[in-house]
Amino acid sequence: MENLAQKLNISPFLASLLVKRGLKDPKEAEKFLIPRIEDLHSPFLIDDIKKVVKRVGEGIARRERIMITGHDDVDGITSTLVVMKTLRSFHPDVDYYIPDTKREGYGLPGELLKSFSSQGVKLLITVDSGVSDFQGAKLAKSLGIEVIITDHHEPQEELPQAQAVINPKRNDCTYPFRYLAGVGVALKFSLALLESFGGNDKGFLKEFLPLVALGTIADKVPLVGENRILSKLGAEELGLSTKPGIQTLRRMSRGGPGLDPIDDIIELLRFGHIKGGKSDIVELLSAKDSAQAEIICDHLKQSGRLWRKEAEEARKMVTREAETDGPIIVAVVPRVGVSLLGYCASFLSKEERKPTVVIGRRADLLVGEGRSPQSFDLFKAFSYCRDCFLQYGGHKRAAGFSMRPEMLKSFIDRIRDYARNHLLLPPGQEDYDLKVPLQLLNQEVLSDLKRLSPFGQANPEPKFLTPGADVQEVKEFYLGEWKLSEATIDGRPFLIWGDPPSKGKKDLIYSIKGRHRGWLCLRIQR
Ligand SMILES: [Mn+2]
Repeated sequence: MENLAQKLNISPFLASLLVKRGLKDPKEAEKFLIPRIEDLHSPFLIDDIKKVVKRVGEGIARRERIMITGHDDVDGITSTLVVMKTLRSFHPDVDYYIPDTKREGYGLPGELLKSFSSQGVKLLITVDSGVSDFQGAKLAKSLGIEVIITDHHEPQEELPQAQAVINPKRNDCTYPFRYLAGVGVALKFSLALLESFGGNDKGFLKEFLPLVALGTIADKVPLVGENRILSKLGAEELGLSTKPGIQTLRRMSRGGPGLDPIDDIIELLRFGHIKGGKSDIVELLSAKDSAQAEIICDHLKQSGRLWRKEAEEARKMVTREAETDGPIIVAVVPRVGVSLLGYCASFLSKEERKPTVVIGRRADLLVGEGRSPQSFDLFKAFSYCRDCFLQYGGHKRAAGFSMRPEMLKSFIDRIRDYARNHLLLPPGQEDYDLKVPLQLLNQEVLSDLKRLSPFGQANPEPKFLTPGADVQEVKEFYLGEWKLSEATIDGRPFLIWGDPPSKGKKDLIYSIKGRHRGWLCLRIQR
C-alpha cells in the first residue's frame, strides 16, 4: 500500500482504497486513475462491422431514408443520439423513433414497421435493442426494409435474420471487451462509420463522450476496462461541455452537495417522456439554446418530485407492514405500485441489512422484487423456490418474479427455509472499504474520491466505518427541497444527507457525498 502511494505519488488514503478494489499493481492502478483514449479497442475488431459500414455506405450513395430505433431508457436514448449525429453528418435523410415500452412493449410492433415502410424507409438501425426481436426483423424484411442490429443484451443461441448483428456479447464475436452498454456499442459503430467515410472522428468523440458516460453509468454495466475509460473521460467532458442542454442539466439537476454531477443528471434523465416516438431527452441534449433546455429540465424535475412523493409513501407503508425478524424479510403490500417494489426492497434491505422481498399485485398475479446485501445470493434463493413462480430472473443482489396468489404461502415457507440454511456473514464485515477515525477526514479526501469516480456497477462509492463515533447534536434543515441535517460527531460539525443518525455512541458506516458551507457531507448507512 505504501509502495503504491509512493510510486503513484498519491495519498495513503487513496492507495488503500485502490488496494481494496484489487488494484495493487501500480500500472493497473494508474490506468484506472488516468484512463487514456488510446487504450480503447478499434471498432473494426467487432464482428460484422465491415459489412455494416459497407451497407450504410450504399444507403448513403443511394440516398435512402434511414430510421434509427432505440430502447426508451437513458442508455437507449443516448445511443440513438450518438448514431443519429453521426449519420446526419454525412446524410440528410435520417430520423429516429423510440417505442414506449410501457405501451408498445419490447420489440418493434408490426404497425410501426408498416408505417416506416410507407414512409419509404429502406434501412433500419436498432440501438440498445433488437437482438431478441426475431419477429420484427422478419417482418421488416418482408416489407423491404433491411435491418442492422446494434445491441448489448445477451443474445439467444440463434440471431434474428438481420443484415448484420453488432453485439460484443455474441458467442462468435472476438471483440476483446464484452460489457459495453448499448451506447458503447453505438459509439463503436459510429466511430467505424466516421473513420470509413472521413468524418472528423476526434471532434465527434469529444462530443459523444458525455453521452456515452451517461448511458453507460445509467445502464449499470460494470465500470471496468473500456467502460472505465468511457465513464471517466465522459464525466470529465460532461463537466466542461458548453452545449446548452448539458450546461442546463449541470445547473438544474443539482439536488444538494453531491460529489459527482453526473449522478444527479442521470437521476433527472430517468424521468424523460416519450411521445409519438420522440423523446424529450433527445430534444434536451441537442437543444440549441438554454431557454428550451430549461423548460424540459423543469418538466423532468416536476416528474421527479412526483415520483419521490409516491416513493416516500410506498416506503413508509412497506416499512410499517414488514416483519423484520428472521433472516429474510418478506413484505406483502398489494397497495404499493409495481414500479416502486424494487425501490422499497432496496431501501428496507439496506436499512435492516437483510435480504428483502417486497411483493405487490399486477392484475390477478403477484409480482415480487428482491434486493440483498453482498452476503446473500438472491438469485440462487429464487432458483430454490422456482416451482412457485411463473417467471423469475435477475442477479445475485437484485431479482424479481411473478406468481399465482395461491403459491404465496409455499413461497414464503420455502424462501425462509433457504435463508435459514444459508447463513449470512455477520452484518458489517463486508460492507465497508476502510475503517477510519473521523479526524482523518479532511477536504483532501474529497479530491481523492473524485479521482475514483464516477461510481457505478463494479466501481461502487466507497464506504467507511468509524467505530464508537459519538453523535452529540443533530439539527434538521432544508436546502431547497432536500432535507439535510447538521450533526456534531466526535466534537466536529458534519452535514448529513438523508436520514440523520440518532444521538449517542455507535459504529457509523457512511459514504462521503461532498462539501457544503465548508463542512463534509456524509450519508450514513446506519
Ligand atoms: Mn442498455
